Amino acid sequence: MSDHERTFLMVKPDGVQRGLAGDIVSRFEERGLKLVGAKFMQISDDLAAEHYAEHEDKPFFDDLTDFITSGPVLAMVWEGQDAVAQGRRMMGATDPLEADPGTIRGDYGLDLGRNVIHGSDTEEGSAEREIDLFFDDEELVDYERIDETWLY
Ligand code: FUP
Repeated sequence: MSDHERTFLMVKPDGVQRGLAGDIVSRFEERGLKLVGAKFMQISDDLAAEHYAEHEDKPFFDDLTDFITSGPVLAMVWEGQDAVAQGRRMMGATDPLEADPGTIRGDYGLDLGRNVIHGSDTEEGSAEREIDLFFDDEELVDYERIDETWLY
């Protein structure tokens, strides 16, 4: 467990197009995680292929990269206690049919491909890899949230 663990979370093109970005940011803020980096951006084909490299050989790879490059995304880094696992719990299962109501995918997703949000998985090194892929060190901000000293 680490108070200052970081995770990479991204509102996907469907989440941006549907106007869900603000709600998604609010959920993480209200949970008590701290936003340390954010970028509203268009993902290039190269970045998409690198981000989803683990799925390179899967039949859905082309659909996945086409979709993630189909419109702007909101890429973010959030920090806090168990940030990676908290992020995964709040996102819900990959398949929206399996995602519990109350989770982001469970509340907003219907389709396996268009499932609103991406978040780093709990595999060792996965969050660091994604953060490095999307952000330079100087784009991540070091500050204290006013509730941080009593929250942890
Ligand atoms: P997750 O970490 O929950 O986003 O899930 P994965 O890394 O396993 O999958 C990445 C994305 O691929 C998912 F968001 C949806 C998509 N996907 C499919 O389109 N079909 C599949 O069978 C599995 C995943």
